Amino acid sequence: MKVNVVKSVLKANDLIAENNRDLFRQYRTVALNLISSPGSGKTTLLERTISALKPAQQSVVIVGDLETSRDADRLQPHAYEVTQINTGLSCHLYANQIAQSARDLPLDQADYLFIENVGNMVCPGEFDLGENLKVALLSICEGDDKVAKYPTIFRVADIILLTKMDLIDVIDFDMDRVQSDIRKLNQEAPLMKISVKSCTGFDEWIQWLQDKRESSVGVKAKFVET
Ligand SMILES: Nc1nc2c(ncn2[C@@H]2O[C@H](COP(=O)(O)OP(=O)(O)O)[C@@H](O)[C@H]2O)c(=O)[nH]1
Ligand SMILES: [Mg+2]
Repeated sequence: MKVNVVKSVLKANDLIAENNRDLFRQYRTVALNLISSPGSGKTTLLERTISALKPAQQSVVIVGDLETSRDADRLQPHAYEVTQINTGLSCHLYANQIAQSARDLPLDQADYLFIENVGNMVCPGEFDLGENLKVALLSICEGDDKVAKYPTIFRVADIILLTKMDLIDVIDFDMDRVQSDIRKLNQEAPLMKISVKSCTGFDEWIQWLQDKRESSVGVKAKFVET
């Protein structure tokens, strides 16, 4: 009985997610869902990323957290528009929350919609929000055993970012083990080593975003359209 309830919740979520995807397609906005544990560097990466994409490309953001508007406050100076969703006890965002928030966002002006999911390595990977691309982050401070222990997000990710690479010399982290664990789960997703402190891998990440935008919606930026 419980299993049926969970399945119907997922099915209802998937239907709304498909509508979201149609909406993003209609506006030619690329939607990315950032998933990771709390503290792995999602908001910091977005602060830098959105600034690097400007002025040629504009971004809007939806942030999910249990409580507070702290991440939205951090991102507001960088983004075109930011909406914070407080989920209370829920450990992930649902597609209907994205549908509701998207109504208030200027998607007609936005090249990218970044969705910072609630900090959690498991549940957000199960719930489609209608995004075009899932971005999984793992900071090297979390340990080299986490990919195998929490495989959900690594299986479904379109790109995997190993963050805080500037700390590699002070953290015990077996890179070969992590790379091998990732490839057992996901052979396709690019694996990028990133640090926003030292800027390692940052240009490669920006290039990937721009390439994905061109291949998904076929234009470089709304800004340059006539
Ligand atoms: N050393 C280092 N610290 C980072 C890096 N990225 C983020 N941080 C720090 O990690 C902490 C958590 O970052 P935050 O972006 O809030 O993580 P989030 O919870 O995933 O959004 C903050 O203190 C950041 O300054 C990085 O590349 N290198
Ligand atoms: Mg955050």
